[in-house]
Amino acid sequence: MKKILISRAMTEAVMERANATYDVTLRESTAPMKPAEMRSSLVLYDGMIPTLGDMFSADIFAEFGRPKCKILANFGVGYNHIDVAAARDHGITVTNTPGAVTDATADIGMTLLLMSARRAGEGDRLVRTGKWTGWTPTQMLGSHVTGKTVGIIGMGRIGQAIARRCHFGFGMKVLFVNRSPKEVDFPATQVESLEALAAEADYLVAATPGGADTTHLIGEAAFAAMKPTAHFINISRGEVVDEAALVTALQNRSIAGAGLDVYENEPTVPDTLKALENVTLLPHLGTATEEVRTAMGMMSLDNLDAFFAGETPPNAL
Ligand code: 8YV
Repeated sequence: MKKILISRAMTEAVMERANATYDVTLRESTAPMKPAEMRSSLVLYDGMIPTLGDMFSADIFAEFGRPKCKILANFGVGYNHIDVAAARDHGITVTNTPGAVTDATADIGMTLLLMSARRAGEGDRLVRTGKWTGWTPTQMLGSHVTGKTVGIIGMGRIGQAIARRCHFGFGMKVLFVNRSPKEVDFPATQVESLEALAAEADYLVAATPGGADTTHLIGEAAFAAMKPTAHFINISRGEVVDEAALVTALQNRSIAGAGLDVYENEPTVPDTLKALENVTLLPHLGTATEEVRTAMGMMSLDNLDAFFAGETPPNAL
């Protein structure tokens, strides 16, 4: 039996299948793996299922030629925490879990878009703190969503799933930017620059992968280009946004609101953000449903199974 490390407890169905197939070590901690632990795991296990926050940077692999561990079957579509090229240099295959995460992440994007537009977090706090003095025709007026313009940054699987929801569900006009030209099978227009997109959008949604190429892609310039009535939504990775610039834009009301599921230094959320009424803050809930977390875990196991059977894993990077 191959020895594998699972870096965080998974759903029952996933653990059952893993235990039936492999000699499994399950980490008890819910915190990301520490560098020493990552290094020792590379020599102890044949494979690992790491996840968000397990920072497999180049220096983790550096002291090993070809470690015992031959595969990092990442749990999650985002793999900005793994230096894939460095892993490859040390003979380690990296896989991820695309597809499984798409709809749930798009749903959280819509949750945030609607919550931000309609001031739902603020309203919830008003009720809970006993400060609601009763309905009036002008109480807590938010922004209308139906028929407005959504601007999608990154028209990959998740970006498209959000765009579809906006178009088919809310009659919205869809604009987007993408690294390469992209054709989609519903009405959507690719625009030439992020600033042009930011200027047009009523709701600007970040759905691009994280990593070095997109770090602080959305900063002062994009926020300055946005309409003061527009909302910014991030369901991708915190590092894609210059968080300090976002705080300033929200404080100055140069944008109307924001909805965030991800942060630059998770799980740390700046007090300056928490102090603002016009931002909705979720604890990285993107894929947090039983079905989806099970599907993601099964996908990681499919990748491991294929790899150990000598095949190319279905989601090899
Ligand atoms: C995951 C995500 O649950 O799949 C991803 O990349 O962002 C999440 O929804 C989590 O990050 C585990 O990778």
